[in-house]
Amino acid sequence: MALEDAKTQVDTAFTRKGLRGYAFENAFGGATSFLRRTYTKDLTGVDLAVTGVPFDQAVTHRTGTRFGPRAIREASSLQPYDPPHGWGTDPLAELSVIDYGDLAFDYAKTADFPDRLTDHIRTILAAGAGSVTLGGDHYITYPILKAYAEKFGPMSVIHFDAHSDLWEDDDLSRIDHGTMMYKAVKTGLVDPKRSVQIGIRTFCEDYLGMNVIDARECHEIGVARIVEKVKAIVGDNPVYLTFDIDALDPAFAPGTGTPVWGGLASWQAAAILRDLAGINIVGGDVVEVSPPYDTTGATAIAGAHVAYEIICLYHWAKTRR
Ligand SMILES: [Mn+2]
Repeated sequence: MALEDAKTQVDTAFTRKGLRGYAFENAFGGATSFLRRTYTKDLTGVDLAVTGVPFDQAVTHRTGTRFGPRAIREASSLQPYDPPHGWGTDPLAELSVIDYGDLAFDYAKTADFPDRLTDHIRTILAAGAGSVTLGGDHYITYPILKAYAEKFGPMSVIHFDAHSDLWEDDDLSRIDHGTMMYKAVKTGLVDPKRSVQIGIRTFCEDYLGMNVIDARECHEIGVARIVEKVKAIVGDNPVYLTFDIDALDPAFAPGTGTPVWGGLASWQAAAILRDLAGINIVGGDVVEVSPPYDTTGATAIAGAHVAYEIICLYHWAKTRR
Protein backbone atom coordinates (compact mmCIF):
# COMPACT_ATOMS: atom_id res chain seq x y z
CA MET A 1 0.00 0.00 0.00
CA ALA A 2 1.29 3.45 -0.90
CA LEU A 3 2.09 5.81 1.94
CA GLU A 4 -0.61 8.19 0.67
CA ASP A 5 -3.21 5.46 1.03
CA ALA A 6 -1.86 4.43 4.43
CA LYS A 7 -2.19 8.01 5.67
CA THR A 8 -5.81 8.33 4.65
CA GLN A 9 -7.22 5.20 6.22
CA VAL A 10 -10.02 5.67 8.71
CA ASP A 11 -12.23 3.36 10.75
CA THR A 12 -9.84 0.47 10.25
CA ALA A 13 -11.81 -1.30 13.00
CA PHE A 14 -14.33 -1.89 10.18
CA THR A 15 -12.37 -1.38 6.96
CA ARG A 16 -9.16 -3.38 7.50
CA LYS A 17 -8.65 -6.42 5.31
CA GLY A 18 -8.07 -9.53 7.40
CA LEU A 19 -7.50 -9.81 11.13
CA ARG A 20 -3.72 -9.40 11.22
CA GLY A 21 -1.16 -6.69 10.70
CA TYR A 22 -0.74 -3.04 11.59
CA ALA A 23 -2.44 -0.05 10.00
CA PHE A 24 -1.86 3.64 10.50
CA GLU A 25 -4.85 5.76 11.42
CA ASN A 26 -5.11 9.26 12.85
CA ALA A 27 -5.33 8.84 16.63
CA PHE A 28 -7.88 11.65 16.88
CA GLY A 29 -10.53 10.10 14.65
CA GLY A 30 -12.22 6.91 13.61
CA ALA A 31 -13.77 4.04 15.50
CA THR A 32 -11.74 3.25 18.62
CA SER A 33 -11.61 -0.49 18.89
CA PHE A 34 -8.74 -1.71 21.07
CA LEU A 35 -5.52 -1.11 19.09
CA ARG A 36 -7.82 -0.59 16.05
CA ARG A 37 -8.32 -4.30 15.81
CA THR A 38 -11.32 -5.45 13.79
CA TYR A 39 -14.58 -5.02 15.68
CA THR A 40 -16.46 -8.28 15.20
CA LYS A 41 -18.62 -10.88 16.96
CA ASP A 42 -17.31 -13.56 14.61
CA LEU A 43 -14.79 -15.75 16.44
CA THR A 44 -13.87 -17.86 13.41
CA GLY A 45 -10.09 -18.15 13.15
CA VAL A 46 -9.55 -15.81 16.08
CA ASP A 47 -6.58 -16.36 18.39
CA LEU A 48 -7.32 -13.69 20.95
CA ALA A 49 -10.47 -11.67 21.65
CA VAL A 50 -10.26 -8.36 23.50
CA THR A 51 -13.55 -7.62 25.23
CA GLY A 52 -14.89 -4.91 27.50
CA VAL A 53 -16.91 -5.38 30.67
CA PRO A 54 -18.24 -1.94 31.65
CA PHE A 55 -19.35 -2.87 35.15
CA ASP A 56 -18.79 -1.04 38.45
CA GLN A 57 -21.56 -2.19 40.78
CA ALA A 58 -19.23 -4.20 43.03
CA VAL A 59 -17.01 -1.37 44.28
CA THR A 60 -16.46 -0.64 47.97
CA HIS A 61 -16.10 3.12 47.56
CA ARG A 62 -15.82 5.12 44.33
CA THR A 63 -17.57 4.11 41.11
CA GLY A 64 -16.53 4.93 37.56
CA THR A 65 -14.95 1.79 36.13
CA ARG A 66 -17.99 1.27 33.90
CA PHE A 67 -16.30 3.90 31.71
CA GLY A 68 -13.01 1.96 31.75
CA PRO A 69 -13.26 -0.11 28.55
CA ARG A 70 -14.16 2.91 26.42
CA ALA A 71 -11.31 4.99 27.90
CA ILE A 72 -8.76 2.19 27.47
CA ARG A 73 -9.80 1.69 23.85
CA GLU A 74 -9.42 5.39 23.16
CA ALA A 75 -6.05 5.51 24.91
CA SER A 76 -4.90 2.55 22.82
CA SER A 77 -5.37 4.58 19.64
CA LEU A 78 -2.30 6.59 20.69
CA GLN A 79 -0.05 3.56 20.61
CA PRO A 80 2.31 3.28 17.67
CA TYR A 81 1.20 1.25 14.66
CA ASP A 82 4.38 -0.77 14.78
CA PRO A 83 5.48 -3.90 16.62
CA PRO A 84 5.87 -3.30 20.37
CA HIS A 85 9.24 -2.06 21.62
CA GLY A 86 11.56 -4.45 23.40
CA TRP A 87 9.92 -7.73 22.41
CA GLY A 88 11.55 -8.57 19.08
CA THR A 89 8.24 -10.19 18.11
CA ASP A 90 5.32 -9.18 15.95
CA PRO A 91 2.20 -10.35 17.82
CA LEU A 92 -0.42 -8.49 15.79
CA ALA A 93 1.04 -9.79 12.52
CA GLU A 94 1.27 -13.41 13.69
CA LEU A 95 -1.94 -13.73 15.70
CA SER A 96 -5.51 -12.84 14.79
CA VAL A 97 -6.48 -10.44 17.56
CA ILE A 98 -9.95 -8.88 17.44
CA ASP A 99 -12.04 -6.50 19.49
CA TYR A 100 -15.07 -8.60 20.43
CA GLY A 101 -16.89 -5.56 21.81
CA ASP A 102 -18.50 -5.38 25.23
CA LEU A 103 -20.52 -7.75 27.38
CA ALA A 104 -24.24 -6.99 27.12
CA PHE A 105 -26.04 -6.98 30.45
CA ASP A 106 -29.05 -5.42 32.18
CA TYR A 107 -27.67 -2.84 34.62
CA ALA A 108 -30.72 -3.37 36.83
CA LYS A 109 -30.37 -7.16 37.04
CA THR A 110 -27.09 -7.29 38.91
CA ALA A 111 -27.76 -10.83 40.16
CA ASP A 112 -27.77 -12.08 36.56
CA PHE A 113 -24.48 -10.40 35.73
CA PRO A 114 -21.99 -13.04 36.90
CA ASP A 115 -23.48 -15.88 34.84
CA ARG A 116 -23.78 -13.68 31.77
CA LEU A 117 -20.11 -12.84 32.03
CA THR A 118 -19.08 -16.47 32.54
CA ASP A 119 -21.10 -17.42 29.42
CA HIS A 120 -19.48 -14.61 27.43
CA ILE A 121 -15.98 -15.85 28.24
CA ARG A 122 -17.02 -19.49 27.78
CA THR A 123 -18.09 -18.62 24.22
CA ILE A 124 -14.66 -17.14 23.46
CA LEU A 125 -12.81 -20.11 24.98
CA ALA A 126 -15.05 -22.64 23.20
CA ALA A 127 -14.02 -21.05 19.88
CA GLY A 128 -10.39 -21.86 20.70
CA ALA A 129 -9.44 -18.25 21.43
CA GLY A 130 -8.10 -16.60 24.57
CA SER A 131 -9.58 -13.47 26.10
CA VAL A 132 -8.12 -10.18 27.29
CA THR A 133 -10.78 -8.32 29.23
CA LEU A 134 -10.90 -4.57 29.81
CA GLY A 135 -12.71 -3.81 33.07
CA GLY A 136 -14.74 -2.94 34.88
CA ASP A 137 -14.16 -3.37 38.59
CA HIS A 138 -12.19 -6.33 39.89
CA TYR A 139 -15.22 -8.45 40.72
CA ILE A 140 -15.38 -9.42 37.03
CA THR A 141 -12.30 -11.62 37.36
CA TYR A 142 -14.26 -14.17 39.42
CA PRO A 143 -16.91 -15.02 36.77
CA ILE A 144 -14.14 -14.98 34.15
CA LEU A 145 -12.02 -17.43 36.16
CA LYS A 146 -15.01 -19.79 36.35
CA ALA A 147 -14.96 -20.14 32.57
CA TYR A 148 -11.17 -20.58 32.53
CA ALA A 149 -11.14 -23.19 35.28
CA GLU A 150 -13.78 -25.21 33.42
CA LYS A 151 -11.38 -25.48 30.51
CA PHE A 152 -7.99 -25.57 32.22
CA GLY A 153 -8.63 -26.82 35.77
CA PRO A 154 -7.38 -24.98 38.85
CA MET A 155 -5.46 -22.00 37.52
CA SER A 156 -2.27 -20.27 38.44
CA VAL A 157 -3.04 -16.59 38.84
CA ILE A 158 -0.56 -13.74 38.61
CA HIS A 159 -2.42 -11.01 40.43
CA PHE A 160 -1.09 -7.43 40.40
CA ASP A 161 -2.90 -5.33 43.01
CA ALA A 162 -2.59 -2.99 45.98
CA HIS A 163 -5.17 -5.18 47.75
CA SER A 164 -5.31 -8.94 48.13
CA ASP A 165 -9.08 -9.09 47.39
CA LEU A 166 -9.09 -12.00 49.85
CA TRP A 167 -11.52 -10.58 52.45
CA GLU A 168 -13.57 -13.38 53.98
CA ASP A 169 -16.93 -13.70 52.23
CA ASP A 170 -18.67 -17.07 52.06
CA ASP A 171 -21.87 -15.72 50.50
CA LEU A 172 -21.39 -16.54 46.82
CA SER A 173 -24.33 -14.31 45.86
CA ARG A 174 -22.50 -11.17 47.09
CA ILE A 175 -20.97 -9.20 44.23
CA ASP A 176 -17.95 -7.51 45.77
CA HIS A 177 -14.66 -6.47 44.18
CA GLY A 178 -12.81 -6.95 47.48
CA THR A 179 -13.65 -10.63 47.94
CA MET A 180 -13.50 -12.10 44.46
CA MET A 181 -10.11 -13.76 44.92
CA TYR A 182 -11.28 -15.27 48.24
CA LYS A 183 -14.15 -16.90 46.35
CA ALA A 184 -11.93 -17.97 43.47
CA VAL A 185 -9.57 -19.75 45.87
CA LYS A 186 -12.28 -21.20 48.12
CA THR A 187 -14.25 -22.62 45.19
CA GLY A 188 -11.14 -24.22 43.69
CA LEU A 189 -10.86 -22.09 40.56
CA VAL A 190 -7.39 -20.99 41.63
CA ASP A 191 -4.51 -23.03 43.01
CA PRO A 192 -3.11 -20.62 45.63
CA LYS A 193 0.22 -22.43 46.04
CA ARG A 194 0.96 -21.92 42.36
CA SER A 195 -0.33 -18.34 42.31
CA VAL A 196 1.21 -15.03 43.32
CA GLN A 197 0.06 -11.55 44.30
CA ILE A 198 2.36 -8.65 43.41
CA GLY A 199 2.32 -5.08 44.74
CA ILE A 200 0.16 -5.67 47.85
CA ARG A 201 0.29 -2.84 50.41
CA THR A 202 -2.90 -3.12 52.44
CA PHE A 203 -3.90 -5.30 55.38
CA CYS A 204 -4.80 -8.92 54.81
CA GLU A 205 -5.58 -11.32 57.63
CA ASP A 206 -5.20 -14.57 55.71
CA TYR A 207 -3.65 -15.03 52.26
CA LEU A 208 -5.18 -18.53 51.96
CA GLY A 209 -1.84 -20.00 50.90
CA MET A 210 -1.21 -17.49 48.10
CA ASN A 211 2.37 -16.42 47.47
CA VAL A 212 2.84 -12.68 47.99
CA ILE A 213 5.49 -10.24 46.79
CA ASP A 214 4.30 -7.07 48.47
CA ALA A 215 5.07 -3.58 47.19
CA ARG A 216 7.99 -3.01 49.52
CA GLU A 217 9.58 -6.33 48.56
CA CYS A 218 9.13 -5.40 44.87
CA HIS A 219 11.06 -2.18 45.46
CA GLU A 220 13.78 -3.92 47.46
CA ILE A 221 14.50 -7.05 45.42
CA GLY A 222 14.14 -5.62 41.91
CA VAL A 223 12.61 -6.77 38.64
CA ALA A 224 14.90 -9.72 37.87
CA ARG A 225 14.35 -11.39 41.25
CA ILE A 226 10.59 -10.77 41.12
CA VAL A 227 10.37 -12.43 37.72
CA GLU A 228 12.52 -15.36 38.88
CA LYS A 229 10.22 -15.92 41.87
CA VAL A 230 7.02 -15.65 39.83
CA LYS A 231 8.24 -18.10 37.19
CA ALA A 232 9.24 -20.60 39.87
CA ILE A 233 5.79 -20.33 41.48
CA VAL A 234 3.64 -20.75 38.34
CA GLY A 235 5.90 -23.23 36.52
CA ASP A 236 4.18 -24.63 33.41
CA ASN A 237 0.67 -24.41 34.86
CA PRO A 238 -1.91 -22.49 32.78
CA VAL A 239 -1.74 -18.89 34.00
CA TYR A 240 -4.40 -16.23 34.14
CA LEU A 241 -2.95 -12.74 34.61
CA THR A 242 -5.12 -10.14 36.31
CA PHE A 243 -3.84 -6.59 36.62
CA ASP A 244 -5.66 -4.22 38.97
CA ILE A 245 -4.42 -0.82 37.84
CA ASP A 246 -4.13 0.23 41.50
CA ALA A 247 -1.05 -1.99 41.70
CA LEU A 248 0.58 1.08 40.17
CA ASP A 249 1.31 4.00 42.46
CA PRO A 250 -1.32 6.79 42.33
CA ALA A 251 1.40 8.97 40.80
CA PHE A 252 1.14 6.78 37.68
CA ALA A 253 -2.49 5.68 37.90
CA PRO A 254 -4.61 8.15 39.88
CA GLY A 255 -7.82 7.21 38.09
CA THR A 256 -8.97 4.32 40.21
CA GLY A 257 -11.45 3.78 43.02
CA THR A 258 -9.14 2.80 45.89
CA PRO A 259 -5.64 4.25 45.33
CA VAL A 260 -2.85 3.44 47.81
CA TRP A 261 0.60 5.05 47.95
CA GLY A 262 3.89 3.18 47.74
CA GLY A 263 2.96 1.23 44.62
CA LEU A 264 4.75 0.10 41.50
CA ALA A 265 6.12 2.61 39.05
CA SER A 266 4.92 2.10 35.50
CA TRP A 267 8.48 1.21 34.42
CA GLN A 268 8.59 -1.57 37.02
CA ALA A 269 5.31 -3.05 35.80
CA ALA A 270 6.42 -2.78 32.17
CA ALA A 271 9.72 -4.55 32.90
CA ILE A 272 8.10 -7.31 34.98
CA LEU A 273 5.46 -8.01 32.31
CA ARG A 274 8.04 -8.05 29.53
CA ASP A 275 10.33 -10.41 31.40
CA LEU A 276 7.52 -12.83 32.25
CA ALA A 277 7.69 -13.99 28.61
CA GLY A 278 7.70 -17.78 28.64
CA ILE A 279 4.92 -18.35 31.14
CA ASN A 280 2.00 -20.49 29.96
CA ILE A 281 -0.48 -17.61 29.90
CA VAL A 282 -3.97 -18.44 28.62
CA GLY A 283 -5.78 -15.15 29.27
CA GLY A 284 -5.88 -11.99 31.30
CA ASP A 285 -7.52 -8.73 32.22
CA VAL A 286 -6.83 -5.16 33.27
CA VAL A 287 -9.36 -3.76 35.71
CA GLU A 288 -10.26 -0.80 37.94
CA VAL A 289 -9.47 2.01 35.48
CA SER A 290 -11.92 4.73 36.56
CA PRO A 291 -12.00 7.61 34.05
CA PRO A 292 -13.93 10.09 36.26
CA TYR A 293 -10.87 10.19 38.56
CA ASP A 294 -8.37 10.02 35.71
CA THR A 295 -7.83 13.74 35.28
CA THR A 296 -4.83 13.40 32.94
CA GLY A 297 -5.79 10.21 31.13
CA ALA A 298 -2.59 8.58 32.42
CA THR A 299 -4.47 5.68 34.01
CA ALA A 300 -6.22 4.72 30.78
CA ILE A 301 -2.89 4.93 28.95
CA ALA A 302 -1.35 2.59 31.55
CA GLY A 303 -4.32 0.26 31.17
CA ALA A 304 -3.92 0.16 27.41
CA HIS A 305 -0.21 -0.63 27.75
CA VAL A 306 -0.88 -3.44 30.24
CA ALA A 307 -3.47 -4.99 27.90
CA TYR A 308 -1.01 -4.79 24.99
CA GLU A 309 1.68 -6.48 27.12
CA ILE A 310 -0.76 -9.29 27.96
CA ILE A 311 -1.29 -9.77 24.22
CA CYS A 312 2.50 -9.94 23.76
CA LEU A 313 2.82 -12.51 26.55
CA TYR A 314 0.03 -14.58 25.01
CA HIS A 315 1.68 -14.43 21.61
CA TRP A 316 4.99 -15.53 23.14
CA ALA A 317 3.27 -18.45 24.87
CA LYS A 318 1.60 -19.56 21.62
CA THR A 319 4.63 -19.23 19.33
CA ARG A 320 7.82 -19.44 21.39
CA ARG A 321 7.28 -22.02 24.12
MN1 LIG B 1 -8.28 -5.67 43.04
